Amino acid sequence: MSKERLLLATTNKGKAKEIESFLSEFPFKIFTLQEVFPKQSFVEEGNTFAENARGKSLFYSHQWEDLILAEDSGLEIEHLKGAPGVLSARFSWPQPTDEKNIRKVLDLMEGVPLDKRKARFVSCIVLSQKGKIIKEIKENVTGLITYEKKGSYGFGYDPIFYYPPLKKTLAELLPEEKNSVSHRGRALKKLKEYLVEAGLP
Ligand code: ITT
Repeated sequence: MSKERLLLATTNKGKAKEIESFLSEFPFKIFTLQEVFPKQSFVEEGNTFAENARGKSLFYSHQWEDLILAEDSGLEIEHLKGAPGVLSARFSWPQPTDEKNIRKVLDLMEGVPLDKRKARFVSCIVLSQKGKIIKEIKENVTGLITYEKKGSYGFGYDPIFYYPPLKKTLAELLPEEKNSVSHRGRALKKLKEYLVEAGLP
């Protein structure tokens, strides 16, 4: 029996790794954008994670018959009125890197007391096929912005996101530990439940 093909519509390697490891128990043959559409890119112009995730998922539909999974995510900091939000990946524009994004957040949060450092990561996952959205899931995880970087696992803002229940930053958690508590892990858990319920693949 041939495996169902699933296109993972992300260019973010950290994200892709987390999603692939979560879906490893399903008989999908997973394709990446780099393999299939190396020259195309979707421009994120939405004001919400859901708009961007839908856009990314549907963008490749006219050229890909099978399932497409996209995710839009980001960090929302209460003291910064929800910033960087949908701009998380590009916060240190014009040449953003994880390192520069973190620096910018720490600079903006300098001197802010602990009780005003609340933040959350949000993940919106959209599964689509042939131009139609099949499932949309939004989840989050709450924590605190640290005063300095800690840990070397994960990606993005993980080293400055402290998760109180485990008394560690997400970058101090092993990949499977992060997956068990993170915004993306929570959304993927719901996606798994949906796949089983729907009999997919
Ligand atoms: P794609 O759009 O190609 O999927 P991207 O990195 O541009 O890749 P997003 O637009 O969804 O993805 O931006 C997500 C950004 O939010 C990401 O680059 C990180 O800076 C941050 N982020 C999201 N999830 C994170 C996580 O689990 N840990 C740390 N930072 C995260």
